[in-house]
Amino acid sequence: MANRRDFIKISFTGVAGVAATGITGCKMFTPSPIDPFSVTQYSRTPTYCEVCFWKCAGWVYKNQEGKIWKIEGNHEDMNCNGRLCPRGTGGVGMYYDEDRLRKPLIRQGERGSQSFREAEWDEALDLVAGRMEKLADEYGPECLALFTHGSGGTYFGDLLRAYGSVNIAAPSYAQCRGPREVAFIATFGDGVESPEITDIRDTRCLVLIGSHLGENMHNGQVQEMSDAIDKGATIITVDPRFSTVAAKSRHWLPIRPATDLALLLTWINIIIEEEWYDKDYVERYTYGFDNLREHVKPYTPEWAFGITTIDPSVIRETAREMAKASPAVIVHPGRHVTWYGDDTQRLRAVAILNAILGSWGRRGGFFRPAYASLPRYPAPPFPEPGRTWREAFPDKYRLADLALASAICEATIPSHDRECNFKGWIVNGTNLIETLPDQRKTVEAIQNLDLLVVVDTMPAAITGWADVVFPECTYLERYDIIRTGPHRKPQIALRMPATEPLYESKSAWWMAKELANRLGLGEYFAAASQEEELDWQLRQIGSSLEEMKRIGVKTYARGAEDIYFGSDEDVLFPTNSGKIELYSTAFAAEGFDPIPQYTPHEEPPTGYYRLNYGRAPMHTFGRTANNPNLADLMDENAIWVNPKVAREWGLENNREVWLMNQDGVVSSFPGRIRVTERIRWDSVYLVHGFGHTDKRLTRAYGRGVSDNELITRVHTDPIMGGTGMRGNFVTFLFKRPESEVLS
Ligand SMILES: Nc1nc2c(c(=O)[nH]1)N[C@H]1C(S)=C(S)[C@@H](COP(=O)(O)OP(=O)(O)OC[C@H]3O[C@@H](n4cnc5c(=O)[nH]c(N)nc54)[C@H](O)[C@@H]3O)O[C@H]1N2
Ligand SMILES: Nc1nc2c(c(=O)[nH]1)N[C@H]1C(S)=C(S)[C@@H](COP(=O)(O)OP(=O)(O)OC[C@H]3O[C@@H](n4cnc5c(=O)[nH]c(N)nc54)[C@H](O)[C@@H]3O)O[C@H]1N2
Ligand code: SF4
Ligand SMILES: [Mo]
Repeated sequence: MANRRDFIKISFTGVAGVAATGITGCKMFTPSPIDPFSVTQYSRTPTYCEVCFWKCAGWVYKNQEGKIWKIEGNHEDMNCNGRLCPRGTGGVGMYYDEDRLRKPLIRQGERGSQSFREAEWDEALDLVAGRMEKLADEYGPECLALFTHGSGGTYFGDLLRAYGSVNIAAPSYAQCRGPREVAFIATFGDGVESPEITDIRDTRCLVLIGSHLGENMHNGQVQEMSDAIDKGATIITVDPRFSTVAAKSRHWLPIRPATDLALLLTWINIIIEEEWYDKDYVERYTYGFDNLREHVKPYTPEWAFGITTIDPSVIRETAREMAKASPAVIVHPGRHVTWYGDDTQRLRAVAILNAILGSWGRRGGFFRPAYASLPRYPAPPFPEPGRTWREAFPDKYRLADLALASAICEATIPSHDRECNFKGWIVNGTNLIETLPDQRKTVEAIQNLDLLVVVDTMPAAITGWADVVFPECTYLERYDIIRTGPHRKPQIALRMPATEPLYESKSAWWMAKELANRLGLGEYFAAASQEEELDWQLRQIGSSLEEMKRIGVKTYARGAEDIYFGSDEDVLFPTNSGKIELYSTAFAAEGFDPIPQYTPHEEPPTGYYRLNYGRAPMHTFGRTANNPNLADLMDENAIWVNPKVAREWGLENNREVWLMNQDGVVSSFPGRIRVTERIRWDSVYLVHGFGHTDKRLTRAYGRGVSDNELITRVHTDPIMGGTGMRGNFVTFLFKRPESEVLS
């Protein structure tokens, strides 16, 4: 029997197919052979998890009655290494949740009045297709936008493109990782990707700036961090809160919120002044070093102390730690980075720091990713769109490389300086009410729509505003696109149904195809079944649906490029200068600071505290709050307050209070106080994803406080339009006031 570590040469046709679709000239890794005596074929079915966007691959097992029983990680999978996180294991609860959407719903009363009637699929699809046709006739197809997060987005995206619109936005860009992608692209020519290309496994020093790994449960990353700690790596955590990982760190820097850029510029200054930077690397690969050296001179540790409250000796010592570990050091860019509106510049400072430490392209720093990519099932080319969302913002956000969900929302509200507005939204797997900051703006935009279709598995807040709701089946009941994300080697994973969909729920593929047929766009969804489509795609890269059903995950060897830069390799970086840009020519050309400058931010007024928020390891945003398994582990969030604040206000543990923000907006529900030294006295902390307002969520309704309700002030990043959400301040109310500021 072939050893799975053996390489086999693939046939000529296989190589050609693979090369044409992105894995250039590679050999194939044979997957582990199935042992016919231990696992009956198809007694377990492969999937990849949809509880968060790390997309770990696993196996779904059924019990003797044929009912879904448990999910385990797939050992071949590089995202999870055979182990799922608590949320992934609890994913079974998404299938069994009795509050799931069961049938298509059509709105009867006013928008947002939650008055729906159940409908048959034909009626709901006819209605939506008819409205889409009308919208295209009256305003042009570009006036329809898609908001999406999650796997089915590809199918609705194809539908939209075929229809004539490219306005496809994911809040996971402008509300999440957009600034870091723009900053890293400006510096290195490439982004940080998802899963991140951080080589944590082999790092000797990991710097986490508000990146709360361990609570932010991105599986493979957390596993690698724990391995690195076992191997003696130094962890430096910069966080105003004593996070779980702060407890595992050699240094915890409890920074004053909103001042990280001061610390970063000071670290850069020290590393240059002390000549601790990687001289060969800087000389060979970077552009603008002399400008940088001059620019950061004023940023001394003593200056930074007054701003950040971090002791100068700690700033020096931590800079030294990074330099000692260089190039096996990672200043982690974080992921949800839309904080204060100068986020792209903060992330530029992170990128520059990594560059002078020589960590990009080096073992223990950032590796060069490899991907598999599959061709689209044969279909005609998409039509050229007449307009895009960018035309609504002619001189703004030009460095954004993807569509901005918040900008599309804004351009839906009529204004006289705009020629055209969005008139229709399809919203797939994203709960915009709890996801876009400034809820009133989101609701105002929705009130101006001619059509709002929401595709979801659960009755989320956004479904309450829909004209038509399409119930999607859960990830355990459907096929989806083949997972192809970047990693150390190209890898693909299959999701297939473990069982028939419950109720009348359907997959995104089916919905998109049915709508396409009704709109005369059937040729874009020509495959008779999703199996046929996937099998055709898989055959183009030397696999098949039958093979993937057996193995779930398949790994290919890398192409010609090594995972790290060679010791004397000349690298051409895809930037304007072909070098790593310490001085950004792209920013200079757009009129932005080519090297970041420190900008101060507003402090909370007396009696108010900065609203800080983050993740809990057993929940993903609001999507798991009603999951029976995960609600069992944590059923509401707490309001973290420092003992000093608790004394001033007479707050004790479990006391119920409402939060009111600087604009007089009060939380819909009260939350319970948790008194803890783990949060600074100038902030309060909440786990995002609670305080649900939809009564149909029987476990989650009214439990805890929604951070998003209180985020009414947004600091928009002028460079790429990210929505800074951490400039909001809250105070405590012991009674809920009956006042007109409440909506
Ligand atoms: N206030 C505040 N706002 C935030 C954040 C925050 O921390 N605080 N975080 C930001 C970040 S980092 C991100 S990435 C975004 C994420 O925000 P979203 O993209 O909105 O993510 P979720 O909250 O998980 O909402 C997903 C919706 O998808 C539904 N869903 C789950 N599974 C499926 C499925 O298989 N099919 C379909 N069709 N629907 C499904 C869920 O029921 C839920 O309604 O939010 C951003 N906004
Ligand atoms: N369990 C779980 N894991 C998840 C998710 C989930 O919903 N649940 N969501 C995933 C997604 S899409 C994302 S984007 C990531 C987000 O995860 P991260 O990128 O790690 O998180 P953030 O939400 O930006 O950061 C939260 C941390 O920032 C700290 N912080 C707040 N203000 C400041 C400040 O001014 N300076 C500094 N240095 N720190 C500050 C907070 O105290 C908190 O510890 O998590 C991912 N992983
Ligand atoms: S990290 Fe957890 S929730 Fe996210 S995909 Fe992996 S197992 Fe699922
Ligand atoms: Mo995110």
